[in-house]
Amino acid sequence: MDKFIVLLLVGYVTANTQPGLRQNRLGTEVPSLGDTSPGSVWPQPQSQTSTSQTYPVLAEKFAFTYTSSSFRCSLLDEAFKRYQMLIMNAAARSKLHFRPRAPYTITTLDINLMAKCEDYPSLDMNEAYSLDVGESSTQLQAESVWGILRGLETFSQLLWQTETGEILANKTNIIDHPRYSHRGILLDTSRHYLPLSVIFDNLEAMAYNKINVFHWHIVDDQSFPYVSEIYPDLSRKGAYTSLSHIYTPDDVAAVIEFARLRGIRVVPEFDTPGHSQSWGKGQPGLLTPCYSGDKPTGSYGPINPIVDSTYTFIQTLFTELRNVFPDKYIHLGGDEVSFACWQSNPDINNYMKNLNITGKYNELEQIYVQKVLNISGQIGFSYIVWQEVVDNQVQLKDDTVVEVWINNHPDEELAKVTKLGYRALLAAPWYLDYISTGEDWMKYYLEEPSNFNGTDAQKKLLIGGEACLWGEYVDGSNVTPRLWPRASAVAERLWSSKDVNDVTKATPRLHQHRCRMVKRGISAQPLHPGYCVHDWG
Ligand code: CP6
Repeated sequence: MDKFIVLLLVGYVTANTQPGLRQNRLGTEVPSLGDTSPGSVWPQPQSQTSTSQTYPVLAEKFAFTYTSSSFRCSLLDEAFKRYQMLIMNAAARSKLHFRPRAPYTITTLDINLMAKCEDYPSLDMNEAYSLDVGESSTQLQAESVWGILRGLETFSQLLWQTETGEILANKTNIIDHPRYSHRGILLDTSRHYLPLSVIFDNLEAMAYNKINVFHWHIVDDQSFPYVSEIYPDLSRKGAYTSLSHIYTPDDVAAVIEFARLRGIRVVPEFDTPGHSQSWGKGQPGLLTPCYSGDKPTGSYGPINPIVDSTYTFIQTLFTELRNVFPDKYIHLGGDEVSFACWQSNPDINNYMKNLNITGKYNELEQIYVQKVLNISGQIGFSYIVWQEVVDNQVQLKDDTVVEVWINNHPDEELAKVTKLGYRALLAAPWYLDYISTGEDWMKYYLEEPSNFNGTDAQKKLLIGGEACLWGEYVDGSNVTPRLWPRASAVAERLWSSKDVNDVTKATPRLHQHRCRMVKRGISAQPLHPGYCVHDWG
């Protein structure tokens, strides 16, 4: 009888401290259970060495602690609470009734933040960190609070559970930093309103994927949900419903704070002069009246570029935005301007004749965009614009970021934009509103942003990319599963090293990452037939 129990115990300990091993791309050993690769990190760190040695984590005793020399701050204290919850939730599912002996039990993660906390994430933030799960301690070190945040996420992903629910981490050393500094996701709250809770869920998922920019395409033709205190009629008349389908100043502040705590920048887009039909409802006189012959038709085109009132309005609205959105950058749009209405309008044509630009509507657009950019710069914004602005030869501030979205030779556009000395963002291959059956994440995964003709200096001007989920066919009901884990493919492309590009190796890791997101409450869709090991069937 005694012998029998001892044998069982030995078998148990062996099974859990020596999980099946497979080689990862670095040639190091990482544990593997079936096709789930527990404890693997997404996006893959720049450098990771793991061994088969595992250490148990005691959830009920576990705590995040600062080293004696570490800087401390409330932003990190908040993060500790979130990650403590994740560990406790995992422990709550445990079916473990006794605990095997272990050489070292993880009861603390020692945090060493080497510089004072920063309040807001920025384009220049330092996200590098190093993490060591060692023989006698577990340590996370970074030069900035943003690096600590990324390292906490990595630590949480290293933890895995045995079939009985024991939480383990393998002996691991990680030195990590992002390949690109701007890793964004565009959500569109104009074509459909997205409830705050859905935005929060997605910010949470962004943090799980080390995405660091929420590009908030907040208004467009269809609706104007942003509540302006200076121009309340914009949302009162331009939102889908004036009561609930709006973002009040408190809502916007809550989104910015939720994102800030996770090291995510909120870059709002106020797209003009096109894509602005909804603006006209609450701001009469802003849009260009369209004509049929010498009579107005009653319909409107882009923002009217030839009246002074337009620029007073933009200046006043953008001054408010400067106080609402803390990020240095605003996205000014500038895409897809239709000239038909301007062509029909006699006042516009007279104005152009006086300027000697008859028929050159792109030059009229240039005049408008130039003025809006100048106003934005004076107010203290740096700006991102869609590629058409450069294609129309507008003069831009040196720190302007140009977002390449047209999927007709984006590599040539990147070459052109960076040759002009502007910084660039790539969005063209990552329009996640396009759907097809099957594993389309692989296509996104294999896109190599740096594949364009240019010098090393030009390559450095590419600062990252964005996955865009335009909102025509998504609302709160389907935005989260449509985005995840498809956007995770983009997240790894933008964070991990260029040579992490093998879909066969990525597949089990992504499957596990998707299961992890589901376990954490994100309704990420499945990649392929199969199941998650620990729950959700
Ligand atoms: N809305 C805005 C859109 C698009 C753009 N701007 C868009 C255009 C073409 C495709 C997908 C999206 N829906 N404001 C272009 C940046 Cl294929």
